[in-house]
Amino acid sequence: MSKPRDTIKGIHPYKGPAGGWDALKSVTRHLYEQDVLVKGNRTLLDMNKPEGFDCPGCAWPDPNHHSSFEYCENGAKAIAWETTAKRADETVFDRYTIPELMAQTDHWLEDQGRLTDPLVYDAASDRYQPIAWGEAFALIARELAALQSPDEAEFYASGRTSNEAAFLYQLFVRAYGTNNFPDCSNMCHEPSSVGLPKSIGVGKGTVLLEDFEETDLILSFGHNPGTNHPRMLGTLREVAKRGARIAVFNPIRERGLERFADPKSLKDMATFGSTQLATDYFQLRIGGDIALLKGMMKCLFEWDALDHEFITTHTAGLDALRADIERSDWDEIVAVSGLPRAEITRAARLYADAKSVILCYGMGITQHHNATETVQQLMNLLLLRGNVGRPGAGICPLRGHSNVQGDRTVGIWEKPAPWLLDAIEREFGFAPPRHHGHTVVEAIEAMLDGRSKVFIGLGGNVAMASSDPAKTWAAMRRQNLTVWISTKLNRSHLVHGKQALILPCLGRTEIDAQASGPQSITVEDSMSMVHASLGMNKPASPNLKSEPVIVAGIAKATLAQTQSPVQIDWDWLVADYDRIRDLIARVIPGFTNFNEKIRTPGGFYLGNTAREREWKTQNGKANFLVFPFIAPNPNHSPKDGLVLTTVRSHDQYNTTIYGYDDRYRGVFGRRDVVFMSTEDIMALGLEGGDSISLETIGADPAIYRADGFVVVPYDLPRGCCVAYYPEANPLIPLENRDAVSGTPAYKAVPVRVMRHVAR
Ligand SMILES: Nc1nc2c(c(=O)[nH]1)N[C@H]1C(S)=C(S)[C@@H](COP(=O)(O)OP(=O)(O)OC[C@H]3O[C@@H](n4cnc5c(=O)[nH]c(N)nc54)[C@H](O)[C@@H]3O)O[C@H]1N2
Ligand SMILES: Nc1nc2c(c(=O)[nH]1)N[C@H]1C(S)=C(S)[C@@H](COP(=O)(O)OP(=O)(O)OC[C@H]3O[C@@H](n4cnc5c(=O)[nH]c(N)nc54)[C@H](O)[C@@H]3O)O[C@H]1N2
Ligand SMILES: [Mo]
Repeated sequence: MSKPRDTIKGIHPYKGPAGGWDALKSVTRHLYEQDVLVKGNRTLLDMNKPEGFDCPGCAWPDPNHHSSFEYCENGAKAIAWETTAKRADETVFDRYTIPELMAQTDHWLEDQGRLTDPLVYDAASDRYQPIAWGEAFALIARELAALQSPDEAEFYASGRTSNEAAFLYQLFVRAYGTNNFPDCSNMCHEPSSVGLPKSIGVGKGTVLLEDFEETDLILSFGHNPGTNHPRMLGTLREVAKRGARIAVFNPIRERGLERFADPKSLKDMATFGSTQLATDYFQLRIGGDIALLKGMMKCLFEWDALDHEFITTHTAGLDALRADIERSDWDEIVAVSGLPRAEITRAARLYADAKSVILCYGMGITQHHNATETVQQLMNLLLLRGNVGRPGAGICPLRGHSNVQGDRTVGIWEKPAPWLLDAIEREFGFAPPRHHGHTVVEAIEAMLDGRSKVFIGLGGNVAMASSDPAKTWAAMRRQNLTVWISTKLNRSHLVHGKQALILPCLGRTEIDAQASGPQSITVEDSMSMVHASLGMNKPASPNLKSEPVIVAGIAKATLAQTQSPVQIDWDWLVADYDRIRDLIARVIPGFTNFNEKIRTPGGFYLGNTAREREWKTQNGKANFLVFPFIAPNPNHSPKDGLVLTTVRSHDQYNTTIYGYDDRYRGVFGRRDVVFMSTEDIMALGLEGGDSISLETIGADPAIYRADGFVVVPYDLPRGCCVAYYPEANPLIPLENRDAVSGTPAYKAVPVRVMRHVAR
């Protein structure tokens, strides 16, 4: 028999709701740990207000940017982490060699505080040492100019980057001559960006916040807003209080989807009350979404619960979809989804009975084999009942980084559309490269086999975020030069090329003073609202530069060194970011009068054609798309193992580990856990608390193996297990990815679980 969970160190079921007093306690603790109690709290009051800065936490929109207290526990942690009083300055870099830093945890590395000065790798001492900004730019220029082709360099971007910095970055890189823009979107919502345009003509969500006020039913697939989009809980609370339904499809019962006590509600706080969120919870198997969707669609066809008028006027491909769905076999649907037929039928009934439906989804959908096709099946479900382009209905992909959507909008795109390149050619008088560049996994492959020789990262931490660290680290170490533009020390700085630079930049909370005065930047949220963000705090060090200024510095030096004919006055542009915005307005559709529009509190809406039922697809219709399989991938049901999904804990922001608690899932002070169902634990002859090793099925066990995890019994469907990102990334081969979008299948890794034996 398995031990009860309470006997495993640090594992105590959490009985409270999401939010509530524990959230406030946690905020105070994180501010205290970063020595920012006073400053951080003031900073928090400026967050997500018309005259304040945009929360760097997530991309959930703010209600008109008018709320006076629109911050959440995890937004507060993000702020505490950025406004920390700690400094990673010479006291750290003089003291430790790179191998000594490598021996530290990821938490420790970032907890050294904000980077203060530009640094260069010194091979003789195996340390980073200070370098002048001008020399750093000159080094980059020399290395980029020395390449045989611009396609031998990779220009990564993480989605915190502002529209202004991102626009300059893509302009510079295209003037230099490549479309190699691997970006965090390639690891995140690329299946949405690639899959949705074929269905509805746009790769973004179609709903606005106001639609949540009118919807009858929310279908929530594979996302965990209590941790990753906490401000969404306020919206869900309103939805629930109105009596609308919320149906969740997730292998894990996430507390943040079950119950919420709003720290902003006097009543909730005074009475220890909370609101039930999910009205219906479907615990499907990992990777069971296509099967479930096909089952639901089978019911809709059977009941003829279709919006025929919408289908006739607006769509194409119904007959092919019907044929595919009728062909699908219930037994297989039940086996793959892990849900009984009656449950699937109940889900379909809920959907058929609702007038207006919003479908929200996150990484539980996109980080799979065939994720692109899964996104398209979600869209099929909505289209069958005309649930797009009318009030209270539509698709709502929960984006990741706070400006990942904006970065793509302004041109961070390895497969740029011809209109973008035409506009750049028209405005700047040079012919940008037309051939496609690399996604993240393609960049790693190119770096590994010697095709790419220089890597520049505008934010992020690819060494930890990517799948397959074995290959990723080898790829990074082969580079002639690696450059990171960063706020905090992380492992990607330590897994470096022959030459390496760390360029420290301002964070969003800080005053960005340029020749014309303090500058604001702009970002786009998950719902295509663009607004300004203005930092208020004194910069962490006088030697920091803003991201736009760093990009301009690299651009100016490099284009001079390569004797590029492209004439752009980079210094003039960054002296006043209005000038960059004027360029964006001339190149990117939807940004006319950009400077005027962002001076309106709340910003402006970029628009979405599918919301207007205008379909920018090849045939001018919304398309039903067929995927002829029920199981999404060869890994779905490994015969001699389990399928592993990797998730974020409540105390992390991607690779940034704030702490070791995952409160809502009842894990305290540790991250080395693997959740499994009690039945699977018993079948494996294990007990809760046992030390285990995991091996990836079908991959070289000498490489794709992870030791020292601990079994924790958890309410999960059979055949599934769950571990934290990034600890489990060594198990994920680079090839484990969605074929269409290239997004790693971080949520579906076939693993063999073994009792740990010391090697
Ligand atoms: N505080 C905080 N906020 C964040 C982040 C952070 O790390 N910390 N990261 C930001 C970024 S970049 C992103 S992309 C978002 C991520 O936000 P989420 O998409 O919520 O991220 P994950 O933690 O990966 O959670 C995925 C959810 O999918 C479920 N799941 C796993 N496999 C499956 C499956 O096969 N089917 C279904 N239906 N569900 C499944 C998991 O149980 C989990 O609830 O959050 C952003 N916001
Ligand atoms: N196994 C597994 N792996 C995953 C995922 C998963 O669910 N499972 N999720 C994937 C997803 S969705 C994503 S988006 C990626 C994330 O991949 P990345 O975006 O590359 O990683 P982050 O951890 O967000 O990057 C953290 C670093 O960004 C820097 N930084 C923070 N703020 C700023 C800033 O304002 N400016 C600049 N220039 N730098 C800043 C800091 O130095 C910090 O160390 O990871 C992916 N990896
Ligand atoms: Mo993401």
